[in-house]
Order: sequence, then structure tokens, then C-alpha cells
Amino acid sequence: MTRLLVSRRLGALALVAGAAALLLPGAAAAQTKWNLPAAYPTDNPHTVNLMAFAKDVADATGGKLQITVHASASLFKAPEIKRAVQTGQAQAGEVLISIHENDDPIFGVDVVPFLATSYPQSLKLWKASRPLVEKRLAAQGLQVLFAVPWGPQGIYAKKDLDKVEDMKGLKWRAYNVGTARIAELVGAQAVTIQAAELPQALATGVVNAFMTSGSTGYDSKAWETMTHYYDTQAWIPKNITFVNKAAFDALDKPTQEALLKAAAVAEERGWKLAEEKATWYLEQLRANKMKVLPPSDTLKAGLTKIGDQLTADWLKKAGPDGQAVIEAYRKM
Ligand code: PCA
Repeated sequence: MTRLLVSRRLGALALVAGAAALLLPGAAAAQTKWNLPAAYPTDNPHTVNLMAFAKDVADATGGKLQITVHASASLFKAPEIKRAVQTGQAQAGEVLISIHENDDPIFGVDVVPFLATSYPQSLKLWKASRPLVEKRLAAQGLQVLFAVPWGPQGIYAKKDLDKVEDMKGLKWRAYNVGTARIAELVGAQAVTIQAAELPQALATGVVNAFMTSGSTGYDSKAWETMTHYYDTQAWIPKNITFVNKAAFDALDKPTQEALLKAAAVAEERGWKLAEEKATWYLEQLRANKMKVLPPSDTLKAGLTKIGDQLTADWLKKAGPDGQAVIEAYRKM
């Protein structure tokens, strides 16, 4: 090799190295990676929506903010997600907010029976309750990004339920305070189990009845053990996606704005997806030979009475703040 060539080569190498030195530290510092634990399967509409949200954020920030969604309770179990985000173990998370009703009754406003049972009503209730929910979560170091509903809640069983008395003695799967209280009122045994463990609980016979949406019934292949679905439309629970406030504050302004914009889009898309798929899920139960039935008048009457009791319990716990939210909702 001639000296000229060698020096040219060295020069080129120096150039490459210089460019890398310029690019790499800059790129590393500008890129933020977040984990977002979630508790439901990858093809559940909530997770589909979260994935789309993460993609929107990455696109809008030119890859500066990368959010990895961990579905199926793979990073944290459902009841642990909120604390994980509060303590910064994860930067964001999605949570069925009513499982934290024991922290604060306002987190259970969307599971007050028969208060908001259609999607338009449920959206109104979210609008009426959002400021207070945001305030209470902010006090815990969490900033709300968006909320998305499940399907209306019905009852899965392996026998006819013509009246609430038929629920006596059932091994009843609960997922929050309200569903456990229903068991207590009808004389069933409550077992609290989150959705990720429901298929196993069904397979092993730990439970023989439960209340949830068409989608969670579908996700758990309810038809393998259950025969009936009573479409009681008792309430529409919601998942809330939030972010650790300190992690949010650490983002630069344009990234914060992109994140909030994508969150607003995700909220709208999530409500649409939920509503579009609600009937599809019930069709899948039917296609798998389940009886999908409206509740009989006697069952309905019994559930309404239980609902009144739960509403009274909730109003007592939630106090004037809760009452004000309900009033605001009723005026909308
Ligand atoms: N699915 C979740 C919450 C409500 C729903 O429809 C579950 O059953 O755990």
C-alpha cells in the first residue's frame, strides 16, 4: 500500500468515527424508552388499541419516545400495575380502574350497577367523573392519558339462572369490590381472580360462574366450561392508561404534546373499537354453542335490588364528591 492510500484510509476511518461520535451519544440521549404493562391478551381490543397508541407516539416523535406494551400481565399482574407505575418501576400502565376502588371509591364510579349501561351513557359518566379521577390519580403521582370501556357486563353460568336465588352457593369469580359484594348478597362464594388467571380457574373448576364482558368470556374460551350467558348489561367498566408524572415531566414539550395528542386519538379509537366489537363477541359465544339470553324479569328484578344496595353502599363511601359526580352525570 502506498503512503497516500494509507493516509486516505485513515482519514476515512477518522471521518466515520467522528460522525459516529457525533451521532451516537446524541441519538442515545434523545431516545426515551418506556414500558407499559397491561393485563389482557394481545388480540383483546384494549391491547390492540395500546399497540396502536405506542406506534402513533413513536411515529409522531420520530422515534424519540418508544413505548413497549407488555400484554397478558407478563410484566406485572393486573393488581400490581398501578403501584409499579407510581413507584417508577414502569413509566406507564393500563389498569382496570375499579380494582382500586378500595384506594378511593371514585375509582369505582363506573361499576355502580345500572348507572351507565350503554356506551353513550358510559362516555357521559367518564366525562362527568374524569376531573375527579384525574385529581385523585394525580395525588398518587399518576397522570391520566385515556380511558377505554369494556363490554357491558353479563353473567356466565353452567345452569339456568331464573332468579337471584339460583345464584346461591355458586363459586363466583369476582374481579373487584362490587362483584365480590354481589356474591355476598346472593349467598355465593366469591373468589377474586383477574382475567389472566380466569382460563385456569375455569379449567380447574375453582369457579363455576362469573360476571364479565363478551370479550373476556371469549378470551377465556368460556364455552369450554360454561353453557349460559345472561346479557344483564349491568355496567360498563373501564381501563385507564396513565403515566408516572415524573416520567411525563421529564419529556421535552413537543414530546409531551405528541403523547397527549396520541392519547386523545387512542381514547376515541378505543371507544369505537369496544362498541363495534361488543356484538361480535356475543356472536362468538353463540357460535360456540352457548345460550346467550336476556335475563328473565325475575332475575332482572333481583339484580336491580342488589344494584340498589350496591349503589347505596357506594354513595355512602364516596360521600359528597361522589354524589356531585353522579349529579353532574345526570345533568349531561
Ligand atoms: N373484563 C375484565 C374486566 C371487565 C371485563 O369485561 C375482567 O373480567 O377481568
